[in-house]
Amino acid sequence: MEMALAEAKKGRYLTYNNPMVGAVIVKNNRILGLGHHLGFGYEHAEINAFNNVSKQKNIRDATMFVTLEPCSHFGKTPPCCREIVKKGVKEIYIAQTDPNPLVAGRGINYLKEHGVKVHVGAREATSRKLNEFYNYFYQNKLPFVTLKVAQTLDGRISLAPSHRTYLTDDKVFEDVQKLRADYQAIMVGSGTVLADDPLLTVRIMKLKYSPVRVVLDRRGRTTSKFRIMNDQAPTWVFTENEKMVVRFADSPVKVFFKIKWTLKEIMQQLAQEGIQSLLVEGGAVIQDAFLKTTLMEQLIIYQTDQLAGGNSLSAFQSERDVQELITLKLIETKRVGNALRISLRR
Ligand code: AOF
Ligand code: ZN
Repeated sequence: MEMALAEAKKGRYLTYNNPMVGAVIVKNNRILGLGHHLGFGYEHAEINAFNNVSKQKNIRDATMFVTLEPCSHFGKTPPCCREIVKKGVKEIYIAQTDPNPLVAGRGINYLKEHGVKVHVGAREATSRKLNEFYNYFYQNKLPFVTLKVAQTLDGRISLAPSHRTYLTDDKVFEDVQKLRADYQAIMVGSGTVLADDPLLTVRIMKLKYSPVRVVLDRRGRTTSKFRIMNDQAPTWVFTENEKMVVRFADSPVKVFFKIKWTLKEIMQQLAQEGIQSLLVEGGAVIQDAFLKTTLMEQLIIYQTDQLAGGNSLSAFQSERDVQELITLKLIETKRVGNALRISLRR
């Protein structure tokens, strides 16, 4: 199963909102074939593993190790569980069941009904962690939300409102680029668009699926003159200003208009659009709003070696007064460039 998990990881950045899956076929203590899910719309891990077995080798009565329950549905590819039975696999070890309601136990049932000996749970925690966003999404019917903040030692993100202050160095830039590549969507507030005119794309590698840039612009302050409204990667705007619908009517920008949006409703809408993971990059008001909800799962802070002092802008700033402390769980600290990266969980 360790090998199957290592195989699965080869699909990173390629599977989009499909899980990363790996499979190993074993017979008489020999490995006959290895495979992984090649990417969204392509062969599943099991099929890829079968395809990798040399023609001289007989698969009948082999044992299979798969990191995810084999699928039972006709999707972009036919069901893997049928192929496993057809090939005569005798026994199968599965790390975790598939939370996707299209499958959810049906694959395992099919295998059992057709005489395959099934074991579930080997390296389950590792598999769940590998597809953390996928698992979270189907369990909660909401995207997995990470807040990302770059701040000074004294917790400031900018020397003045509406002013871009460069805090972090190239190493942090690279680290954030990699972080973005793991998410399906990136969120900012209109204030960040107005102040920074950011691109919010991944430039250090070529991604087949660029994360969707999601802009929260209740008042409708953004226009098509900003860079994210004009390039290849998709941009979605959530607004309470109906004029935005007309403003972006002839543009690829997708506008979600409602008289009043709550954060929860926005998350539900994103889930409905198939977004399993969201990286919230600011600004301060949005970060603060998330911090106070159960919608946030993870916080990643890049704490730099600088001090701002004075009354510069805090990373979490709301219009209301904060009455209670929010305690998070410290998961990891790591030195990255001129910052200490602190990862915390709700
Ligand atoms: C497997 N093996 O390697 C993967 C599985 O749209 P499709 O046809 O590619 O199906 C996608 C769904 O199939 C996905 O949401 C998940 O339930 C399952 N993924 N299943 O047996 C694999 N990637
Ligand atoms: Zn499959």
